[in-house]
Amino acid sequence: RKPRTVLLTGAAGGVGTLMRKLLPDYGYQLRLLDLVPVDGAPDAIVADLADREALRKAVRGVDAVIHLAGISLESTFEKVLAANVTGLHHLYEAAREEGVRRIVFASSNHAVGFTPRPRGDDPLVPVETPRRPDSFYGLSKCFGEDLAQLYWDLHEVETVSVRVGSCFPEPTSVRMLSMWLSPADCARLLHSALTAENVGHTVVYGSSANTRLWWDLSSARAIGYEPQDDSERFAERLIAEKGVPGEGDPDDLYLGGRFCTDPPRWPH
Ligand code: NAI
Ligand code: 15L
Repeated sequence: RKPRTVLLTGAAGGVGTLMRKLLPDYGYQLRLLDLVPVDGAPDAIVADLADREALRKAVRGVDAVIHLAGISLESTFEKVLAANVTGLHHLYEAAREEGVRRIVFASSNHAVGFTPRPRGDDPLVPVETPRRPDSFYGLSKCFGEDLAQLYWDLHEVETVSVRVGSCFPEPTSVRMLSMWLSPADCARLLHSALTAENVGHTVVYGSSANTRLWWDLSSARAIGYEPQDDSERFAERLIAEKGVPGEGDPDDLYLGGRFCTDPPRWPH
């Protein structure tokens, strides 16, 4: 089972821009969608996740969806609700109605952001750890994972929910040495998520094979992901530049780091 045509939502964003360069090498034909025009891609669909008709048209005829679109940082409850809750529901409805059977959903480390990071001999954080969102944003990713489960149980739409760590060309903080998902590993993981058989709804963590990893990649490896990168090559420089986060620094305490404490503060 290998999907060929894939709708990539959020194609104008950071991860979308990286993935639309890397995924065609795996043989995918990408259809792009974003709220804003996609640089260098005049055929990209410009649509809001609020627009059910546009989404239905966008998924028509594709084999799978990689869903990256939405609010990607903490925001007001109303904005998170519109894009990441209602918008996600629209996408799943469109997939169900059009018979699209595989979605890869960009969840986030912030769904479990208040989980203490392991220290010393502590085991790596398993994928089954209770969810502890650190923001309305993280809460919306918890909702997304549950929606994905519901659409599998009710409608046989399969999903791999990828709790992405930090996917950027390079890690930019000491915390990201633990969380980093290199763009090349992200493409590898998305490819595994698109092609693995019988995933039902599977939750995986999305990181490279980092020396300082905090979470357990075994469910990602079980769908065929073999990470090739390690953030350790950036460690000396980043630690020299930024210093190791001190005792009590949220970047050292929690998986979600500063999302647990930083502005925007409550209530919105
Ligand atoms: P981004 O903010 O750069 O890109 C998101 C894209 O979604 C933007 O181009 C935006 O225009 C589009 N979008 C927002 N609202 C929309 C709407 N209502 N309708 C249609 N499009 C809409 O975010 P990034 O970093 O590329 O992340 C992509 C996905 O991965 C997001 O879902 C994010 O939550 C998730 N993620 C990313 C991580 C990272 O390290 N970059 C870490 C964890 C999760
Ligand atoms: C996320 O979920 C965000 O979308 C991304 O911009 C980063 O902040 C990332 O998490 C992170 O925790 O580093």
